[in-house]
Amino acid sequence: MLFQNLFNIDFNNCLLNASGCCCSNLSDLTDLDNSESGGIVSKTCSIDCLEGNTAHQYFNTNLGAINSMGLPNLGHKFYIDKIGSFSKPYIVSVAANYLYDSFEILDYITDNHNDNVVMVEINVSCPVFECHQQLGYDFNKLNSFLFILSIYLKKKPNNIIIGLKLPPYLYPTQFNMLKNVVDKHIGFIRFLTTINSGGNGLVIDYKTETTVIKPNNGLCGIGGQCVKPIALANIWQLYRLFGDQIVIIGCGGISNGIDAFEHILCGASLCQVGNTLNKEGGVCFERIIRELKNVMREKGYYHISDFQGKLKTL
Ligand code: RRO
Repeated sequence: MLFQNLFNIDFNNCLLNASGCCCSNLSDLTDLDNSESGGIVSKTCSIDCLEGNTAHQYFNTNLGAINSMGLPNLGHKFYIDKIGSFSKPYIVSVAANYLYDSFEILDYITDNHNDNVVMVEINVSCPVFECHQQLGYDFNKLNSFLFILSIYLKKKPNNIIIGLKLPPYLYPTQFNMLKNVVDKHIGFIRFLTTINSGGNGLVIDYKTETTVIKPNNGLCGIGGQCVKPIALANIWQLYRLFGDQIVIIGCGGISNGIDAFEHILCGASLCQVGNTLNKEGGVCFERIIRELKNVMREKGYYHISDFQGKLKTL
């Protein structure tokens, strides 16, 4: 009853990992394949392998986690070469920090994997690079980026399904600006994943009076339970703005079945689990699925479509 067919791809259930969580190397990806998740998302990849930040780059709190990982990844070829090798759908997450890198990465997919339908989540919201304005917050640049990318991809036969991983938006004007951009690319953008970690959080250790994260003066991306209200608001807003035109993937603060239920109620078709996966490992999927099924059973819902996007307002 949690089965989803999206873009003609069968997901046995609606749960995925969030990019960046337990999906960086072969052992992580194999564990996800062996878990009860409905699909796998890769770590966001750049052209070349990056070590990222190596000390005090991740910290768990009671309310979630903060990170300044710095995009540690094994380079695009590693993740793209895994296409077709898992027993469940596999989404490749790609960094959008440099336009020409994105071309090269997409080229590598079209040159090597045109027999497979490949979902690509373009990460326009990495919160931890001091030197880059996130594309997700620079709507003019985002529009140009998508315009050039869509022209580029149209020239090559491909089976790529493009989606964007978005940052959290906090103001109505931001949703309107995003809507203006995405409307110009309906058909090219097929799904939106919302939300990435919120930028510029700060957690301190009052005993030692220091930051708990080392890079970037301690400022870092915030995820987990504390961002759930923002994630729900973003899913709901995007669902109301785009309806059936675009698939929404929810991400942010899912630690149990009720959280997943709420994401779907706001409009999510799939749900990504991040912080909880980091804390509990792949066994969390089995638990969250069981809890979600229980919630649905109690409410008399059989399929996700029975309640997806049906949040009532007072
Ligand atoms: O690697 C990271 O520091 C990172 C990335 Br690319 C991202 O998209 N979100 C995040 O919280 N951390």
